[in-house]
Amino acid sequence: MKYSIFVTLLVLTSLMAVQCTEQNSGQENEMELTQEEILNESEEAFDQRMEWWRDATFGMFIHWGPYAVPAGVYNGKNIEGIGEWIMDRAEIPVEEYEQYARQFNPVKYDAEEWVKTAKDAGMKYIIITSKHHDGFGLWDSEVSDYDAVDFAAIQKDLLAELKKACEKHDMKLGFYYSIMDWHHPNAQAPHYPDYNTDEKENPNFDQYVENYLKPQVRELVNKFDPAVLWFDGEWIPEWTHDHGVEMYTMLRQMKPDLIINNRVDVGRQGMQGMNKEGGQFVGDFGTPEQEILESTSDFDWEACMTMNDTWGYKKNDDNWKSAETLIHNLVDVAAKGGNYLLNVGPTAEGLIPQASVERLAAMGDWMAVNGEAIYETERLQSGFKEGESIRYTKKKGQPVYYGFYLEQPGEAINFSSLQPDENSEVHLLGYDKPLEWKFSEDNGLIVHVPEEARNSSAFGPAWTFKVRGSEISR
Ligand code: FHN
Repeated sequence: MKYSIFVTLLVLTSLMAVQCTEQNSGQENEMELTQEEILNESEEAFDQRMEWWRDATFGMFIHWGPYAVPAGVYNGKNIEGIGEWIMDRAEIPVEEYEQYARQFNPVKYDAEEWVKTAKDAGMKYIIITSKHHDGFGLWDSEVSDYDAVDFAAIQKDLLAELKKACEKHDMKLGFYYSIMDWHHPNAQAPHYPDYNTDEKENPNFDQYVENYLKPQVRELVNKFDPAVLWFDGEWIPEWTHDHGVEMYTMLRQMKPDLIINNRVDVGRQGMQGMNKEGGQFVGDFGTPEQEILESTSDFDWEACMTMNDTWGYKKNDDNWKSAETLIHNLVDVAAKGGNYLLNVGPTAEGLIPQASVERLAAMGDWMAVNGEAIYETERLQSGFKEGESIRYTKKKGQPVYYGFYLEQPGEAINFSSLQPDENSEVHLLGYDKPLEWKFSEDNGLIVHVPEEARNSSAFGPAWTFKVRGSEISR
């Protein structure tokens, strides 16, 4: 009896020793990346880290905060410019602006509804303002009480609810975080017209960085495990390349697979969004704003754009882009090898404006038929466009090409960059019968478009033709 107890104990002890070794070796394997390893990431490792983001192509940007309370109107006057800048544009003193934060009470907020709206539109990730320039946090920050739980009427962790909804619906979630902060006493003061930052050095900025900005960003990563961090407000003179490298390194050491935009550093060339030539700037993708690159880029990029003229909600901005324009933008961005981050600005009640909901639903209808030509695609080497009405994409890793026609087609369309395999079928996505086609060296592919497809709104505003074959450089 004693012997068998001894043997049992011996076996158990051995098993525990093995388990400890495995755990330790696991920990050794998970040693923190060094800055050297991070800044010299191999192309293969980078491609692997960016893969889901590149495949996703289409995301939702959300600008939401206390600026939705005034919604573009201050003291009875419409304030010019983008809604989330009202504190600056109307020169609202901090104490007065805080009253909007106190009143922030989005009782109609339904995070799951927002995520389903994004998903049904064909969006694969969401980037929401965790803290915009006004300094207000949409989550329960341990670093500050200027947040949705401790300061606002709603007293809810709005990001926690969104995170839960994103997990439920398989939606990647990332956070926008503004380096510029108009609320924190040691940060950048509001850019009132007479406030010339060049003259008024801010001696306390690094205290703000070390004791506030970094702790808040760390908190967002530890609490919510975001897929992307989208920095902004990096243009202030106090923020330097060294700050950017430190921030990028810290974050990638915390979460090696995190994707971080180029506004963490100071290389961005204004609204064009791509980095200046020659500098060793950190950040994983460029950020053209309210514009799409003219052509393509070997550096990843994501065009962020609004549906009307503002990021944050403005009750009187009804200058909405059509669903056709939004779909054409998506096709153009995908053909150029970029991502499209399309913005919604929810109201102070927590509702995505109906005009945005309608456009997203129309995009979803088109994506339901044509999404295969957008997701997991890459740009053609022979050129992303032909004239103004044709764009091309190629399925990643397959000899499958898509030709988009951006206007009502006639009886035949000429895709001069494509050559179908012999005896292969050419299809119009959404149309059940293969199309007649012919190919010549001089003209390339000519596809005949049946009348019922030509005149049906079901296929527009971008008719997508699918070809198995090869591309021709002309
Ligand atoms: O100042 C911000 C602006 O409010 C908005 O957040 C855009 C969206 O990327 N970024 C800055 C302007 O470039």
